[in-house]
Amino acid sequence: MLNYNLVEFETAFGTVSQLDAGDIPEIVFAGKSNVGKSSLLNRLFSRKNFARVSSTPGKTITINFFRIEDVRFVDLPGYGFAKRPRGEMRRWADLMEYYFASERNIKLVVQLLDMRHKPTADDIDMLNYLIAHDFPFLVVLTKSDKLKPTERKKREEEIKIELENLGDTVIIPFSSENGEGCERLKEEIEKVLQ
Ligand SMILES: Nc1nc2c(ncn2[C@@H]2O[C@H](COP(=O)(O)OP(=O)(O)OP(=O)(O)O)[C@@H](O)[C@H]2O)c(=O)[nH]1
Ligand SMILES: [Mg+2]
Repeated sequence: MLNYNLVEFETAFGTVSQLDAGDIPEIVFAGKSNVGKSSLLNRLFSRKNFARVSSTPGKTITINFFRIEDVRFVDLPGYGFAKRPRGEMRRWADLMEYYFASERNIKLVVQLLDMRHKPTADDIDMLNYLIAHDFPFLVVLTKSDKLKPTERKKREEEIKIELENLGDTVIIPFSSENGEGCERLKEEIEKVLQ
């Protein structure tokens, strides 16, 4: 089992030229802006504000690398934000494209979806991209704590249909508030690192 207490901030990449491909196994976290990627990482690491969390969507505009032992955890900048200058959008797209296209040792992509809402068009694009390129991935449904039991039941049923074409992909309800799903996710990460 990885010792999450040993987490260190490694580096942040803001431009393609800085992106260093490597052999190091990587666990990647993707999802729309504000879905809770940085919060999830803080929960995994048991740190308060290690990965920066913000209520302003689009806070993370770099790819941030965290290191635990011989594994990298990669916090990708979120997609789907509207209020971003054109140049910034271009830079974001270049960065993401370069990241996924470079020779890397991606062990798992953790795709985050907001449990409360139907996946967005961007979410579907992202899932299709992961499938088309054969990336090993699982889905984490964030902010589960925000759903009341009856709402949750309803969403669980709807999600089954919304994500029908994912087959037997692992889907984990998660809350960075109360820790739901955290151990389950760590187990899945452990499996891919064997
Ligand atoms: N209640 C609740 N709030 C959450 C949860 N996860 C994230 N949030 C809140 O959602 C907002 C966005 O969280 P971030 O972790 O910064 O989201 P992000 O995906 O990293 O966003 P970008 O860096 O902009 O792509 C913050 O206000 C968090 O406190 C959760 O599980 N439960
Ligand atoms: Mg973030």
